[in-house]
Amino acid sequence: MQRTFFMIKPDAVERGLIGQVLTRIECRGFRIVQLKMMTADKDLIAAHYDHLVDKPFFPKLVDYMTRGPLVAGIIEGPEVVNSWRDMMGVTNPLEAAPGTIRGDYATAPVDGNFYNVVHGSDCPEAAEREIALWLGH
Ligand code: IDP
Ligand code: MG
Repeated sequence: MQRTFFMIKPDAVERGLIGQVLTRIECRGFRIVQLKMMTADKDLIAAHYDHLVDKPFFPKLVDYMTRGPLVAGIIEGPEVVNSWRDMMGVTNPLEAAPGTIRGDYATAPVDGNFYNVVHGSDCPEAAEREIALWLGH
């Protein structure tokens, strides 16, 4: 059994998509073991996306991720790290395949910024790091 960290990002919360994202997780048979609705601050986003702080889009990414409440949580299941990434679809909404969450719900990029609905850790080590950072355990 594996666990991963996921988020329903502020754009999705604003658009009323929490239920639809959680439904996809449950329909797939993954277990939601923790959920937290919160508004992140810049320091938390900089720690979470520490590999992106030097990118030109980073200030917009901070604005995006701090502009309102998001839902952070943990899901469990076999191979859930990679499966959740597959369910999310790729980062760029224009490239995300239909049937994926991003392919079905993410809006076209505005100002070069990707408003792409969900987050998922990209490997088991990142999942543990992000769970500790966001949820404290
Ligand atoms: P991921 O969310 O698919 O794992 P990352 O490369 O980890 O993608 O980037 C984190 C987030 O930063 C993305 O989900 C997206 O919101 C934003 N982002 C990544 N690359 C770009 C870009 O080239 N332009 C604008 N925003 C980006
Ligand atoms: Mg990532």
